[in-house]
Amino acid sequence: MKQPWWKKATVYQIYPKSFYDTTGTGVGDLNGIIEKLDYLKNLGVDVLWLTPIYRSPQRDNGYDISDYYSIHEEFGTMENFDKLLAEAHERNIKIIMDIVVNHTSTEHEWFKQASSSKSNPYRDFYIWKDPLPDGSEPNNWVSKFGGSAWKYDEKTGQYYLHLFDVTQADLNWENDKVRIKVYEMMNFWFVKGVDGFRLDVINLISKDQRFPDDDDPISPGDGRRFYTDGPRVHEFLHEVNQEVFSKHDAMTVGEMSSTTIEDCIQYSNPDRQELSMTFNFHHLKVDYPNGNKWTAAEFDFQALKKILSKWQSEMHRGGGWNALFWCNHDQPRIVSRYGNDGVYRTESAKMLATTIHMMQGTPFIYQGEEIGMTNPKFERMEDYRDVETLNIYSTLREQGMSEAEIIKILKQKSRDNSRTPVQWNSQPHAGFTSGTPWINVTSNYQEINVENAVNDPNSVFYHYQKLIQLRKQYIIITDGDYQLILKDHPSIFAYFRSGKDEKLLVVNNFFDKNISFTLPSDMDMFGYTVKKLISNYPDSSETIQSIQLRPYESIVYYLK
Ligand code: TEU
Repeated sequence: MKQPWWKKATVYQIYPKSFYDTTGTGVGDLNGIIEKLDYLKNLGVDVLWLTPIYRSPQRDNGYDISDYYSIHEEFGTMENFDKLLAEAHERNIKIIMDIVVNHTSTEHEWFKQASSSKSNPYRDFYIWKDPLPDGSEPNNWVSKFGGSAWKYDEKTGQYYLHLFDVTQADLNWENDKVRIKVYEMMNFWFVKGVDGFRLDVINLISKDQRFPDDDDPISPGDGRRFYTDGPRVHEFLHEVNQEVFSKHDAMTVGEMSSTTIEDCIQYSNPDRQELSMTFNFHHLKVDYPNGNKWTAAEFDFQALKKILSKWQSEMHRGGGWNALFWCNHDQPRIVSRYGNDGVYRTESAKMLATTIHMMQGTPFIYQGEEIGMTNPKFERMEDYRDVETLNIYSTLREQGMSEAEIIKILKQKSRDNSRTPVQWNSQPHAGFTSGTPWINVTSNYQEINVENAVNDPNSVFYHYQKLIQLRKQYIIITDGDYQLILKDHPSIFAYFRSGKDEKLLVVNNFFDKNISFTLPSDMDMFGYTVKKLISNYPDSSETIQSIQLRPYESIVYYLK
């Protein structure tokens, strides 16, 4: 059976605010993306994912939408968007939009109507609850941005639910009028010609209608357990699929916050007719000791190998499909997080890329990842912009943590780490803007920038370019079974991909020490011819029996 086009595609995520500014406002814009399409074509990506570009107060950088049918004025106009779409399609590059339908901005007309009175026809577009007898919040749910998930509205004497910022009110998906409005809007963008959607926190749209306290006596919850993968989430997603997605040759990827493999198999198995694929974040929480993001901690390598391997094996077995990624606009830069942003920056960035690009799934590259951009390591609170970061700063200060301790944590975990402008060249502000950037550029831009990368055949850029090509060339990358080897090794992450009469062997040294690799004795590759497909050192071993791996050395072999 013909495979859907997105199984061999590579996606490039653009955070327009920080991509490229053509007007000197210090904010990236749609015309800036048009100007860089040839660069993206050269990289070889097939799809662009644009984070939200709709009208928004920008409290959460566009994830607080006030009008789904217009373009946020700082990014440009609908005409600019139409031209971007045409120019991308001209280059055989598709575009998927980021759609946020778990919540809207409180400046959306629906919320303005809903909050005007309890009898307004839009009241039940959102989730309103009476205070408890003592006036307190309806339950103990907390916002992912800190504090209660309920905001009291004096005018109508009820609380409304906001799982994120107080200006991001949750939509009531139990109300079929909400769902109909969402489907109309999605179809509007498909009629314009978009190729699919990334669906923001889509596994939060179904809430347990009892709105129970998260008070499990065994492990008292953090108030979040009760709103992920809710009771009707699969029913709702199947309905979206039938009303919208199934009518187009669409690629849809769901962002699944705190989800399970079982749910992600259901979300992405084509027999279920829900979504094409899912993002999960378990591999990006192995530096959250006891699940606490706000600590400065080293990552747990053994846990990382185990989680990635479990998701590879079980999703494959269950007929699900992974979206493969290290970076996005919410996560720190991976080369600073799990790699080495010092002397081994290039080697470790390439190793990390190879580790996930040889796996089963659709890989996503976040803007700047392809040139090994690093965290900015901002030392001053005035350099931070992100609402989640500013909220957690206030919370940690109230808890008595010193500013220096908090800065140490934010340098590692703030979402602003990935939101600094793309470093295009060594000109002021890295060539991102002729004005003052909305957020500072990382200070290493004169060394790390696109211009240097495309002029260096050994750059991270050309490693990504080759990985993208290999995915199209070798069907085993798409279809091969996954098998982790040396699972307890303290430094090596190595795995096989196996087809009927061919294999891939992927060997990665995740640390900065020399280490030897020997194939387990029960894995004799006798009779196979061995071909080195890609490595991050120019003279990596051509044979696989016993290999001396240098710091962060990564090699992929094709065996037939
Ligand atoms: O993110 C969902 C989410 O939970 C993120 O906030 C992220 O997982 C968290 O910051 C990690 O601690 C989506 C968008 O990607 C994010 O940018 C939005 O802020 C959020 O939803 C609300 O729309």
